[in-house]
Amino acid sequence: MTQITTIDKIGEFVGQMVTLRGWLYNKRSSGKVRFLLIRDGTGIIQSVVVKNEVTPESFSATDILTLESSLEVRGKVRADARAPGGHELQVSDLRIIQVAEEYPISPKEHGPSFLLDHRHLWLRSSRQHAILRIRSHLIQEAQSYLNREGFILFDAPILTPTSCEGTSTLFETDYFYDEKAYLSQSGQLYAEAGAMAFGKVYTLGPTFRAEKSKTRRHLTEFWMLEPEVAFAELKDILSLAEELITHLVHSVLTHRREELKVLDRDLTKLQSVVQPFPRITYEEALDILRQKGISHQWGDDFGAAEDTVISEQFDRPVMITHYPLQTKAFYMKSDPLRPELALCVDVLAPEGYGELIGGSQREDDYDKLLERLAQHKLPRESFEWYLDLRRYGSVPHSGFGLGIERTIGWICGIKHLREAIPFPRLLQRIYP
Ligand code: NSS
Repeated sequence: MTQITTIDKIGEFVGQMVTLRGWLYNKRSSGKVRFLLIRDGTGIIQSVVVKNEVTPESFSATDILTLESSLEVRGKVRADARAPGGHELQVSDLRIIQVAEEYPISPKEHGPSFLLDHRHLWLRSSRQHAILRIRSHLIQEAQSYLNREGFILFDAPILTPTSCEGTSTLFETDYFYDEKAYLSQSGQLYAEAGAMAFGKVYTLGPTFRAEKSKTRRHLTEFWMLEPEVAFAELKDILSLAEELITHLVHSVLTHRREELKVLDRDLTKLQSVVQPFPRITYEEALDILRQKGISHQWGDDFGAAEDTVISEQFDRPVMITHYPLQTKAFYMKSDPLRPELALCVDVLAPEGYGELIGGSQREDDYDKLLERLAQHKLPRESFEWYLDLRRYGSVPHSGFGLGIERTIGWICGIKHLREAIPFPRLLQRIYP
């Protein structure tokens, strides 16, 4: 019996016999030698099959193997500096598990729609593999960071009776007796209840927006990390946002550098992400736009074009605060010094990768919140529980939502968010 191992651990077995299980990534032959590139999900290794060192069955199996066929190989691990990954397997046994049909994805260029139709297979290619490994790392790192900072994970429901971010992008379901229910746009309102119970919480999960826009930066289903903190003002969550983002970027730079290389990411752009981040107000952002010859009406929210122009002025994420209250969600607290402004923040990624974070201090005053609900024409009955949070021990509190795919898109340097999630849901895509 030889040890079954994986390619990422192969370095521990130099000079020993091991068994690997995986899929054929590529092959080439030269006389009586076959070079098989095998991938097993943890890496890729070149495996060398020499005719007179294996049984005739094992050798002829190499001719039957098609791309992505599944197989098991046994062999001796050799260190080889020239080999990709630094090791090679000298095969002594090869067993086919399944011979794959002709694989639809080849190194030639495929259009995005073909690749998306084959997303379940496209995931195996090295670029997608790199992005999704970074995704996994980033989500874990974000959680461990918040856990270390004293937050607890607080899961919010996905089926909700109300909207959080305005009613225009709600997904309606028809199941609950006598009542409409919607897929959650954000876990925030529930996180606020969590913050009043535990002090510091975060939610992490999928959220849904029935956006009619077809842009590179919008998914219909995307993941959001939402910290919420009791006894925190806007300035406190600005610091949290800055620290979290810096931590994530540097953790990916340290632990997922190989993946960033596969993606050809310009590392200097990520290395310059250090604290402090520039902080400007909405009105200062208007000045920047004006200097660039773009006129923008006070009171209107920024769109992707404005965000890009502003973010291009900085080499790290920029935090824009104090937007006009009229453009923002009902729960945001207005600035006591200038009530027409919201105590809120949008964090824009550099290089035009869009908004990473939206957050705010929350309206903690019962009467003001009632007023805001009315202004937004939201049904008070559905928000009674939320109003309770202002009836029973209300305190200043703040939080934000970090878009997981936006953050991945920026760190990986990918143009379209559809590559930042295993199975993207878009305006015109629900398959596979
Ligand atoms: O709408 S947000 O700006 N804010 C909220 O949902 C708050 N309720 C969060 C909070 O304070 N707890 O969305 C937050 C982030 C935004 O900055 C983007 O990074 C991301 O969520 N986001 C999206 N990513 C991908 N696709 C779409 N459609 C999308 N919408 C927002």
